[in-house]
Amino acid sequence: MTDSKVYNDYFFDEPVFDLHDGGYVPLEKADDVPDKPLNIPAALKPDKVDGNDVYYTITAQEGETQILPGAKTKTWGYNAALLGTTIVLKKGVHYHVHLVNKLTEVTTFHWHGLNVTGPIVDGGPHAPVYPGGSRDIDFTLDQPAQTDWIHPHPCPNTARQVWNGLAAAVVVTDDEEAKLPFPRNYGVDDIPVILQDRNYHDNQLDYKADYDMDGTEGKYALVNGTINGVFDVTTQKVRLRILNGSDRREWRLHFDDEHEFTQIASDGGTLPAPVKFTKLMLTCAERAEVIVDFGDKKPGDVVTLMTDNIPIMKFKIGEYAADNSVLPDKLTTIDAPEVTPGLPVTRTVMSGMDDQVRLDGKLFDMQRIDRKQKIGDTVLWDVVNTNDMDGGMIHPFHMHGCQFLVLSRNGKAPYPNEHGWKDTVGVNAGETVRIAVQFTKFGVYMYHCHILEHEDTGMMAQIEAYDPNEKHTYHLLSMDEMNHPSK
Ligand SMILES: [Cu+2]
Repeated sequence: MTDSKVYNDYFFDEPVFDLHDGGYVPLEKADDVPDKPLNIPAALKPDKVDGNDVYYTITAQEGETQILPGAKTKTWGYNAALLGTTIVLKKGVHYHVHLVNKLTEVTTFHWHGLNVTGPIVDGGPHAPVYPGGSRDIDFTLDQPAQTDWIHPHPCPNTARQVWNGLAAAVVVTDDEEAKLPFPRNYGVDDIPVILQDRNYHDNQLDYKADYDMDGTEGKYALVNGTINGVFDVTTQKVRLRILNGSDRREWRLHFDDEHEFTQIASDGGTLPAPVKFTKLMLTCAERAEVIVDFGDKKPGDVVTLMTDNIPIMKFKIGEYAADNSVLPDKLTTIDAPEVTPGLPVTRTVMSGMDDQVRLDGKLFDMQRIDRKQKIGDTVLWDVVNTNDMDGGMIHPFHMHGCQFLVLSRNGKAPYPNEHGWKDTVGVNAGETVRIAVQFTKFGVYMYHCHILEHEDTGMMAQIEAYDPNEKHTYHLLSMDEMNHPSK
């Protein structure tokens, strides 16, 4: 990578950062919690591999995790006590997934970022798995290498279930990305960095006690479920697959020594060109893959990852072999689809705060299709945040069933790391973000604010991606049916 600009600002509008919110819970330095090795979730092992067919079981379950000194915390996870095992998928492979619910309440398994058919395989609220029950889905993965995640999506309990621990990284690989000089030895030089914040009451979670309608926050920062985690660096370069897995919090990341890092991928995969930063902000559900080159550090050095002025994890530098690999200036080609001529711009409006949040002036109705878009069409969407209460707030806008391209922010160029595929985009107060949206699979999909409490309140809508040559009908559950199987 030839010398290029190093960006050192967060781009988003500072007056609408979450810390200006009346209910903002500042993170605190967790001096009462000793450092410990960073939790690296194990990679999920397939039940069976049969040629191009791979079989997985994903179980939502309860467990206990040593988070704070003293009593263990009751937590939820996918095939694990907390968060989940990392699910590694490869482009072109046909997956058969057995979803099991060992919790005592209904949940769903949403593949955030995967272009799979909705509303069932996608795992939104129309695909409940009841307590003690299971569901089988299958899909052929046909999108490029990227970092996605699974999380629950049952209305209106998504935020609480994520708070309790349900979230797992999904790593998609493909042959094109495999040729790039990126670290990819999982757990060694390629690790998930799942950012969350929590409070504990006598070492236990209490979502109700901490609930905030504008997004629940906690005073402890966790990475992969670890407070004050330490990662032992054994290679010169480390790839971090950063996911904002918080209900509400924005993360404003930087290193304590303002060490620079290079973003190589956004939500939907590899960026067309690497982008160098000293600061990076992620709104809820956004992902960024970055490479940190510790070549200027020596064994024994410690580099601390911060958000604002709070340390969140440490990188302890060990012995490493020199790595002189150089990133190419061009990483991939984004095949931007041509906008289909003659179609109006779709305008969608996120408004309000607290119990006043609305999408297009309405609250979510599981049995209402709010929009339709033909599969294969590429349509311009203007995503508007009209919020002006108390200075406003950023609403992260997420669409299921597709990856979109960010074209502009209030008519100006998107941020330098927004030139790749995205499924979630932070929209500043008073801003219009223009995106190009194409669905490739028919189905009913959600689009919504990814502040999970806003989503649960109803800042969400549904779109049917339809095939004009093939009529599909959908049984859309009511929220009551979703929550009560007998009805
Ligand atoms: Cu919102």
